[in-house]
Amino acid sequence: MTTLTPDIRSALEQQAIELPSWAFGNSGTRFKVFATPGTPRDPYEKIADAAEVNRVTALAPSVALHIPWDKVDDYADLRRHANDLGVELGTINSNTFQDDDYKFGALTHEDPAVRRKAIAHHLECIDIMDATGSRDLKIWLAEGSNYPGQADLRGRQDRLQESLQEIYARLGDDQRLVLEYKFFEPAFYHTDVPDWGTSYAQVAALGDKAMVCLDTGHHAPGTNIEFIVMQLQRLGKLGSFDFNSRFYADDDLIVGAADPFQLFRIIFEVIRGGGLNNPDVAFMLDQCHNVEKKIPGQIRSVLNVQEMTARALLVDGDALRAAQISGDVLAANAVFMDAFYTDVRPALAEWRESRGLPADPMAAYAASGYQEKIEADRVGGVQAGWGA
Ligand code: PSV
Ligand code: MN
Ligand code: MN
Repeated sequence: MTTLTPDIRSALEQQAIELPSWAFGNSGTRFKVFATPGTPRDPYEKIADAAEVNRVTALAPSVALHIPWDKVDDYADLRRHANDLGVELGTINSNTFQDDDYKFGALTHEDPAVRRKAIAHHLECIDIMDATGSRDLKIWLAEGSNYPGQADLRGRQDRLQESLQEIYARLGDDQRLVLEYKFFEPAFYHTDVPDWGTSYAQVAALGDKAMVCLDTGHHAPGTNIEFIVMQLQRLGKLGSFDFNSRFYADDDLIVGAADPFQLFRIIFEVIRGGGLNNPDVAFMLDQCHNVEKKIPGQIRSVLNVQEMTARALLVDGDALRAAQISGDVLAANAVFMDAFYTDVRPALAEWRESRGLPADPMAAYAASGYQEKIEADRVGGVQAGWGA
């Protein structure tokens, strides 16, 4: 059995993956939302479910909220609830994609009144961050156009910068803004923040507290995502990840399910760039569980990230470097692949047990009775927000 060195163990021990509250709500495609028994009825129950993931894995100490999906009267109370369950409230996600006023844009809109409304929403999100103790405001914009000529591409970029500057000015000393990019959808001809370069240009003009968020599902097929990870770290602007996996578009499937090797390559570059245990890089999931059970779906996800992290930490850096320098292409590739093909699951199970955690978190959750209890207790769970 592969053994995990003390260095690897300590790197793994610090790993923290933030869970999205919306992963616990009902979600679906534009064709159908399947109701799942036991779905949370409010943000309190979503946090309770997220805490279960952390209880069996010790990998998920915080939960991201989405406003207004997770709107409550008293955020300090919600924070206490989370803390009582052993988790923190994390990133606050804004939402400017479900309001008729935003049909032609929000932060980029031609009409100053609409821009003001969208900016005000983000300022409200920062007020919430003050109460929840959250560090990061995550902005994903659904803005763009469908037809050539429909929109003034340049003007929208300028207005986006102006709007972001107002939001940025309201951030506290320890707060940050992360700007997510996505190459298409819901707009199909152009998107105002389609790629890492645009996000980088926008946040670089704001200042040190603005960073890029990389969602692994938001690239064209075939994109070398690990190259982007490397570049953003080089530039000191990789603020956060939204992990998920995709076959075709923004599928939001379980991270590491579609292409574990891609996840391995991404994490290898994170480690190479010093991002693994660097608090400036936040690791989040952005997923939906449309047909599988949600809590086990999240447990599987954080375990996939842990497994690929352990494998990436196994890469023999000295041997790799020597092969690279000597131009031994196949030896370098073999060092890389040796680590990727190593089955770390038995070693991780043993290590978990040595820390008082279940060797098999999926089995521990299944045996805990929690799923049966929520299915019996909760009726009328809420949608995550899509189509709501
Ligand atoms: C829409 O593409 C999206 O999936 C973005 O990735 C956001 O992070 C997420 O929704 C939540 O707003
Ligand atoms: Mn995302
Ligand atoms: Mn997405």
